Amino acid sequence: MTPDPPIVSPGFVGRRRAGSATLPPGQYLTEDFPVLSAGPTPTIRLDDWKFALTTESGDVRTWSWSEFRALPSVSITTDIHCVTRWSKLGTVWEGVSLDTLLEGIPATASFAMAESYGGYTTNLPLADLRDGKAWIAFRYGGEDLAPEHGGPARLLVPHLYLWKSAKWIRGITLMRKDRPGFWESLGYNNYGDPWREQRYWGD
Ligand SMILES: Nc1nc2c(c(=O)[nH]1)N[C@H]1C(S)=C(S)[C@@H](COP(=O)(O)O)O[C@H]1N2
Ligand SMILES: [Mo]
Repeated sequence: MTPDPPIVSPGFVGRRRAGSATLPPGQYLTEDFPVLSAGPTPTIRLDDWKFALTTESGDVRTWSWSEFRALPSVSITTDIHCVTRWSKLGTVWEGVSLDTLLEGIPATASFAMAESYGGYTTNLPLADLRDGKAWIAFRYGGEDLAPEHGGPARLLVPHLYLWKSAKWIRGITLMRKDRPGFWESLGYNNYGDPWREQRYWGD
């Protein structure tokens, strides 16, 4: 007699499963997509859009929209966590990996400042932008990224609280020394790991 085959449920991979086990501490699940902006939504024409990568030595590399969109892009399915306690599971984006943008750029800096149209800034270690952990996203849920969610393009760094995912991104500046961005200088945690509940300074 042959033993029964093992029962394998195809959707069960790693820790991606339904239920509160996927939520960082202190977060609740939301199905809608709240809009959180510290100011008005800027209007950026694609003809005027550009993305600038500035190295710690001041060298600048820029991409127009068409140059940016000619880069290889990937589909990203990820959970997102806002410091105001909502989390959204399995969001689907399309974007260009920061690894692609940083390729061939001599960078020995340890930190980065993301800068947005409208003036928003947020800082993070350069390592957190590398190795498939961060993207410049231009599509969400199969549609062009809506202006209120950061369109034409936003930074997406889903392993950190969502304030690090700068909407309407226009550039990233590499820095030898760390410096706080907008929320970080107003008391938000400098790093912002949702799994360690690093919401505010001192967490
Ligand atoms: N340029 C810019 N990016 C920003 C913000 C902002 O005010 N301006 N808010 C941040 C915060 S606090 C959060 S929670 C998310 C919200 O993204 P959403 O509006 O797409 O939900 O964007 C982040 N990126
Ligand atoms: Mo936020």
